[in-house]
Amino acid sequence: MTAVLVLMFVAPLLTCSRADDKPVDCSQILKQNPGSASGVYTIYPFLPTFPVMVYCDMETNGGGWSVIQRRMDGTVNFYRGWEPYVMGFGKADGEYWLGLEFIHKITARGKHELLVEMEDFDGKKASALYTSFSVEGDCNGYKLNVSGFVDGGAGDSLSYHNNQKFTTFDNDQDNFEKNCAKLYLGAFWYDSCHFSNPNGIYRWGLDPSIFAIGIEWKTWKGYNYSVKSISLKTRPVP
Ligand SMILES: [Ca+2]
Repeated sequence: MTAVLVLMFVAPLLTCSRADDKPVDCSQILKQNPGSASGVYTIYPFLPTFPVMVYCDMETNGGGWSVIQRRMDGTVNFYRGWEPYVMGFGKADGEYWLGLEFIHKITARGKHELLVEMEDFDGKKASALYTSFSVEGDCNGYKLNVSGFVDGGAGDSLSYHNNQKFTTFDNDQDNFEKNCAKLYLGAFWYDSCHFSNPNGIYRWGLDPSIFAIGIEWKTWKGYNYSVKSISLKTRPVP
C-alpha cells in the first residue's frame, strides 16, 4: 500500500525526468550512452513531444556529430521551397536536410562547431572545419553565423556566406538582383551568389554545361565539379 502511494506521488516526477532526458542532439545521445555507434537516431531539438530523425556520426574526432545535411547518391530532390527547408526533408539513413528550425534550435544551445566533409568521384576526400557555427531563428531569416575556419584540404568556401539569410526559390533573401536559388538551382545562405552550393543539383563530377548549379565547393574543385558526396555536421564545443 505504501509503495503504491509512493509511486502515485513520484510518477509525475518520473515522467518529467524522462522528458528532460530526451536528447536534443547526437552529442547528448553519446553522453547518455558512450560507445554508441554511428547511425540513425531520434532527437528532440524542438520540443520533447516532437521527434526528429537524424544521422549521428559517433566516430569522427570523438563523435557526437549531428548531421544537418547529406548528399551521397542523388536520390533526393533538393530543389525545394521555403517550408521544406524550414522543417526538413529526405531520410536520415540517406540524403536529407534536417531543417532550419531544428538547426537553429540545436546551435542556439551554446557554442557549436561545423564540419563539412566531401568526396570526389575518384575517392579523394577533403574537409573544412569551422570552430564557431550557429543559425539564427525565423525572425532573422535563419541567418548563418560561421567563423574559425580550419583547413582539412578543402579550403574555405563557406566564410563568404557568413551573415547571410537563407534563400529558396520562393523566398529571396540574398544580395543579388535576381534569386540565387533559381539561378543555381539550390537553396542556401546565398550572398551574391555562392562559393559553395551543397544543396545544388546532383551531377556526376566534371560538368561545365551549366555553370555552378551542382554540389560545388569552389576552393576544392571549382564551379564545374559536382562532388560525389558531402555532409554538414555540428556538435557543441566543450
Ligand atoms: Ca535576390
